[in-house]
Amino acid sequence: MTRLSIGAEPYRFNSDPARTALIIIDMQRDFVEPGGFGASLGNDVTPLRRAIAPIAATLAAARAAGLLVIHTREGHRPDLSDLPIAKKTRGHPVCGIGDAGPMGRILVRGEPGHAIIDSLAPIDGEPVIDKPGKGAFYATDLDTILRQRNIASLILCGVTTEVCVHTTLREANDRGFECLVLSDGTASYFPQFHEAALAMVTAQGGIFGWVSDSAALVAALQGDG
Ligand code: C5J
Repeated sequence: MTRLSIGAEPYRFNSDPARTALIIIDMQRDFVEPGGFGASLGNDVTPLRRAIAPIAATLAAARAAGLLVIHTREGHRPDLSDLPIAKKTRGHPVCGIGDAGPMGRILVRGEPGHAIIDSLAPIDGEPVIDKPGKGAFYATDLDTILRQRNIASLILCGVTTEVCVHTTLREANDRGFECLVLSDGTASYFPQFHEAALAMVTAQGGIFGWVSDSAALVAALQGDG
């Protein structure tokens, strides 16, 4: 495949597959399973789980097409030395970051809850970016990895749409990457925020980029786009 062309809003998204990366954001047990960070903030995790199947289909097609696949995980060092006090105390959670929960210490690297869910687990050769913040570029080597591979276009999926996906999208946009967000490969604890976040991407002629869905992307990756 020499060119990836995907039906999208506000208009077709075209990219060179050799210069395109799929970035899967924070599909960790801490966000999509009961007893993790998301649930500790009072959220029902059910809406987030709807993104799992579309991401799995996207991941399989991206691997088959030879796209660079990158995974991110939000979390902190076990000694919490990279956890700002503002983030630790925000919302006054009963059981917050670093505290013991049903899946180990919440949002701490190496704990069971910090792991990417089995169905989307990274394979050899796929970089995993550990990020202390919401954006995947902040305090990480993501930008270096993308520049080394001459990547120009990013396909973003994962959770949550309006928090870590949007923050990463905005960081990427300012760095000059062309970004496509998958509407069914992203999800929020708040459906209205999901819809609003997607609408913000394509408004004003695509101020942050493009929105499409997993079926259109998979078809394009398989040469049926
Ligand atoms: C949040 C994320 N929502 N991955 N993190 O705290 O979106």
